[in-house]
Amino acid sequence: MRIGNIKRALALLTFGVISLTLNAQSVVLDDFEDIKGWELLKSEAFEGSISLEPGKTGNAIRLDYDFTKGMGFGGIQKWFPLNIPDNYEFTFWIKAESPANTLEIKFIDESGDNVWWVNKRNYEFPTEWTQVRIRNRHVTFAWGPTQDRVLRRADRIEFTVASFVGGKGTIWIDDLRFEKLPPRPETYPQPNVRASSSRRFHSADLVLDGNENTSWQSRNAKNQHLLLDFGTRREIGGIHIDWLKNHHASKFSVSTSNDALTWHKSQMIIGNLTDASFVRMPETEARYLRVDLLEGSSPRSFVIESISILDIKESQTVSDFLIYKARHAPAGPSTCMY
Ligand SMILES: [Ca+2]
Ligand SMILES: [Ca+2]
Repeated sequence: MRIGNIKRALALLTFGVISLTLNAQSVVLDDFEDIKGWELLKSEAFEGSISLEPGKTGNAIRLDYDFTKGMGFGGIQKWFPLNIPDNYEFTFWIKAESPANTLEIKFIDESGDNVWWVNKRNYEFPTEWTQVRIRNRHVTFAWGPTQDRVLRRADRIEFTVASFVGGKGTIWIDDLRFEKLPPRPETYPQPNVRASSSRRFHSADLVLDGNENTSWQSRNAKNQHLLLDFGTRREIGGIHIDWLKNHHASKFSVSTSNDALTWHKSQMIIGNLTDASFVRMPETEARYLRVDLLEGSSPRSFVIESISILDIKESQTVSDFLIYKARHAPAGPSTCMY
């Protein structure tokens, strides 16, 4: 055994962490059946405590905090030595009875000096159990002397509440998991597209041919749909629809699904008056996307010249989305949903 391996093995023994097989789908880092290893960290003005309570599944950790005597921060930290691959996801479940203070999820290296984080300022804590997903794009370098700003190794994970509006509250956290994901593809294959009806020479695939002179036309202008199949689950930032002038849907919705049976409605657009529509769908991942065209501006047909799928990064924030729109909007009015 080389020195590095011995050190690593000792670290694992010392902190009671089981070596993780990264080939596994999703690895449970902590199911919180006990709160062994979690340490309460706090600033001077912070008063708080941790305890064990019934959780999402089995038990969960409960953090009580009180900022009424001053500003500050407090949180919980535990050792989880982890090599971080290029593409990954952390998930955990959270619920709270808490004012909208700041929630920080920190990834800290062995030295304790280099910190990466997800900083949810002024966070509207969910009151019911809600799963939070952290992808590599959400994690940014916070501070520390390292020159390499990419998170490649974490030794500790920390959940911190920092005072934003003050007050006091209680937060429960359960089922912390880590998953190595396959590398994110640079480009996705062309989706397969089907329509509820099509006129001759105006088939559904013409919305994806990159040519604004070709279009899909429906047989009537009431309750039609287009169904895009990406062939695999993929991340989507939203969609951009170019309609033929005066043939747009005045009312339409965008839904997603992973099995084409259970649909999740992302957006409903009512009163659309324009022939360019930008629909933001932040943090969406799905295999299927359906556009339901409910009411038309022309009595004859809905006509779509092109549909573009936004990359997840093009709608990560509202300002990312507005930059995309500014770059792609035609002259004249357009509709923007976010
Ligand atoms: Ca649990
Ligand atoms: Ca076209």
